[in-house]
Amino acid sequence: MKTLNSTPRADGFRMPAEWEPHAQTWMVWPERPDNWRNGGKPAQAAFTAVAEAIARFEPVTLCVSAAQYENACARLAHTSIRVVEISNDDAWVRDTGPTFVTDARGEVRGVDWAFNAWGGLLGGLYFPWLRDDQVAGKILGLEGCARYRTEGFVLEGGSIHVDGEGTLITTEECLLNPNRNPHLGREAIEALLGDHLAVDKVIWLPEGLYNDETDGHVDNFCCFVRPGEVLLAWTDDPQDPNHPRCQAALRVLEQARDARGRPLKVHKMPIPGPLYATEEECAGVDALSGSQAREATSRLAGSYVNFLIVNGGIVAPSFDDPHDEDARALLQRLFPDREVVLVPGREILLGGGNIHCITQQQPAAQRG
Ligand code: KQY
Repeated sequence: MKTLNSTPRADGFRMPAEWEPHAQTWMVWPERPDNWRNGGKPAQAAFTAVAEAIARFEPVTLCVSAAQYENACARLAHTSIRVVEISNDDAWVRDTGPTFVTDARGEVRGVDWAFNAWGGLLGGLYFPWLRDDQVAGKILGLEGCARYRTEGFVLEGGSIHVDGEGTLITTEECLLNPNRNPHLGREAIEALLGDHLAVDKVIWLPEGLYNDETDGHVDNFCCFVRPGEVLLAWTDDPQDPNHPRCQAALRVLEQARDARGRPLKVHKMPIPGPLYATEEECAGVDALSGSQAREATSRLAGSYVNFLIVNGGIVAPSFDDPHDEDARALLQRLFPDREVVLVPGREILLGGGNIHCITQQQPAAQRG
């Protein structure tokens, strides 16, 4: 793998929007018992269902530790999914994988952000995280893609969304959190995002979803559905702790202009639940010091916004919730040319994220 000393923008690369064509999607196999209950077996079944749903639309590569390699191969033997061995600390490839960037001459490269397990020793979710920090470089090596490494600048892919036309949305709760880049202010972070993703406008939502253990990743709260249009997780219930968060985000979005000077149209996606883990589900997770505790009294950060756009499809979580069909209908209305597929998301949610967090799209090479 070749590591470059320049930046993507200087070299003519940009981060495409998720709806632009993909070469494939990457995933990582879940196994750590202090995050996934019952030795990760229910999560492995849930990830398999997500991978199979995506594989209906585009190739999928699953990264698996040496310890789980044989098991994963056996469970995926009936599918077209490619399995490769990559050491890891957990299965959140949105955050540990590369952010792919493309140029107009048909080359694909990757940004390898520094990773500190969502906060390092200041509220991060586990220690150590070295294997996770190495995942992006290994994926780029496998694909023969050149790499930009942001040593000293921590970022997770789930904390940003772009429209592919120069606009990025994120949250202050995450990117300005002292547990990520305490040495950098808002302007310096905007400059780094501009240099690495070729964005010219950053829209800062104050917070993400309540109780999101990533410190408010935007991919669980708000995303672009096309240039000039966003989808925002929403509740009208003033008693819901998400209510002030949704209101604050809406105020920002209604005032915002994107990089091309357009106002944003805001679509509202109902929040499922409120959802909580059961005592039994929590009891299945190893309780280790330094790992995220699982308690049945904690509200789960469930969100239908945590979906992946794939070639010709949308793969979104369902929660066995009365809002599931509303979510499907809204996604189908927003993406009329794609087939919306709902896959059970509860097991992934119990681990702290959902379908967008466990996937990383690799864009197709683009020419012209
Ligand atoms: O949602 C994500 N992007 C990552 C969630 C990490 C949860 C770890 N328990």
